[in-house]
Amino acid sequence: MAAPADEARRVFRDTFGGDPEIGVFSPGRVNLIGEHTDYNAGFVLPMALPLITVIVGSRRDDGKICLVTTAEGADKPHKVEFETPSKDHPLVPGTPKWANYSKGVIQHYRAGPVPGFNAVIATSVPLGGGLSSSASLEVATYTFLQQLCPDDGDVVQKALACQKAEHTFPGVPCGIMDQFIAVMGKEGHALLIDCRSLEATPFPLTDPKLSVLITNSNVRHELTGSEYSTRRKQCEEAARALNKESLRDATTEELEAKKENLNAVCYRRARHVITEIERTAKAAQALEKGDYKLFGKLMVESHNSLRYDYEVSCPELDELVSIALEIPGVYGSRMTGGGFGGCTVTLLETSVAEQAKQKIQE
Ligand code: GAF
Repeated sequence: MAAPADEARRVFRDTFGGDPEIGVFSPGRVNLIGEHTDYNAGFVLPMALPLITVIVGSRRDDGKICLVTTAEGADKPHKVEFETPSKDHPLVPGTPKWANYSKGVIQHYRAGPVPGFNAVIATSVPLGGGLSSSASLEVATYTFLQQLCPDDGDVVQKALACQKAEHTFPGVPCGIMDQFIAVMGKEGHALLIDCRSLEATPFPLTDPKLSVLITNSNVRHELTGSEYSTRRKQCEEAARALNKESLRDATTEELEAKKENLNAVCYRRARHVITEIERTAKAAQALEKGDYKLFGKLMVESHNSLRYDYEVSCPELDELVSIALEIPGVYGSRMTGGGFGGCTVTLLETSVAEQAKQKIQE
């Protein structure tokens, strides 16, 4: 596959003639630990990836927007044209589905009205792979619009506008992790994000002896299905039963004490979230101290909690984790992202990375 920037430029020339005036990109992410905690006001620890979504394009003067995607797996047609939104004619979600991520951002852009433009989207973030291809596209779209008609540059508001786009257009009630890391990601660092205060603390990940390996199960996840929103509702129900604003405010002791107030499923969902928030805070400290063994142990606990209590893993992800854990030099491994397919993330000694790749590929 051509690098996305080259591919986007080539397709732009072929489709619209001439070179694009604007080019932007936004990263995908891998979450090291802290899964399904963001919409419970908890902690997450993602890092931005060198896998990116690129948008190139140019302004046009007839009030129309034309989007083209080269992303493999995007539903057809790969080209859509529509009018720029106005108060009387707002954009609404529709088909093709892939365009909804950009349309939502155009609709919720903070410094509209947006002028017309032609744009080509290309990406190296696998679609539906749990590496946040959606937020990467949303944030790239927002960054593109900033070049056309600048906003005030507030990065938190940018992430929030992209989250709103995802809630209202593709209709996924996601937390803030993915949009936040796509906006704030810093090279050579993971970011501990407190999803309540939206405070982000960078943690260096520059030890050459340490590697992060991402493995795609190639089971495609679809968060627009009902499972994600069901999990979210179960957490809200559990928080209500515990008399808390969110599960961030609850402890395992409180959960055990009030166990009878919850049905068995909500109890297990809450147990995952409460323990995962604790694990994520501990993992960030372990990373700071260079205690990779502890970090790895917490990753494995996280995976098991997601598998048995939160029930968002799948046999392929479980298998990939158990293969990784057999390899000497691997500290820990877990599913990453929303689940129901997608990728695993493995923390390991750089010296065994090649061997681990081979073993997993076999
Ligand atoms: C998806 C969502 F978009 C995130 O907000 C987060 O909840 C994640 O699943 C699970 O940790 O990526």
